[in-house]
Amino acid sequence: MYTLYSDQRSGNSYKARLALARLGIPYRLVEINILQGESRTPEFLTKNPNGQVPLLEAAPDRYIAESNAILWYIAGGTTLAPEDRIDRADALQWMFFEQHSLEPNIGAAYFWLCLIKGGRELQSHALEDWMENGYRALGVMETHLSKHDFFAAGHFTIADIALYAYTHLAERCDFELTRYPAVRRWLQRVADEPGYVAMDWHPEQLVAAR
Ligand SMILES: N[C@@H](CCC(=O)N[C@@H](CS)C(=O)NCC(=O)O)C(=O)O
Repeated sequence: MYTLYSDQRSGNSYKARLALARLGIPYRLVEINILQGESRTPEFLTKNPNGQVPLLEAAPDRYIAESNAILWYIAGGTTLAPEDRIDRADALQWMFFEQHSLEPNIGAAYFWLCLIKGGRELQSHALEDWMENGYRALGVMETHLSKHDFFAAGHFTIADIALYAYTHLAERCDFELTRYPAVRRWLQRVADEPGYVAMDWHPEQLVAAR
């Protein structure tokens, strides 16, 4: 059985939880409190030297870091991970876009505005850039979604899961989505997918961090 090291409040960790739930894959969840440095302990660093969650123990002592790599591993061989060459490249394109254009802006705004007390004041110099670049990314998504129901392969894939995680948190951290009707319709489509779980959901198999 897989073990997922995850922080319940982390959008990147939520991607893995959402894919595992959607595919009905049982797993053990180890809750790591990143705000208390639990991803930076010597023991955790032996598992992921980069000191971050999510982290999947795919087999004994075989660890996979990086949320989007975890998605490819979990979903391999299912319709969520397109095999057709061009569809796979499309999915990858959107997943790289997510890491470079969406997550560093909406993810950063979510972290500092929603999770860190006094974060708005501490990061006031950065907030304007995050908002500008986050809106730019939402605009790119809006253009695509005004012509397509999903991001790649013409159906729901891990590219949608990757982009959903932080887009669905955008309104919690100052982003206004009224100007993005296609993005809002897509958010609803993802939430209507079978097996969907919300960010605060966790599986029965919860084990204490070691
Ligand atoms: N590119 C990585 C980013 C992972 C990441 O930023 N993880 C954050 C939580 S969302 C974390 O573990 N932060 C704790 C730390 O850096 O100490 C991914 O997609 O998994």
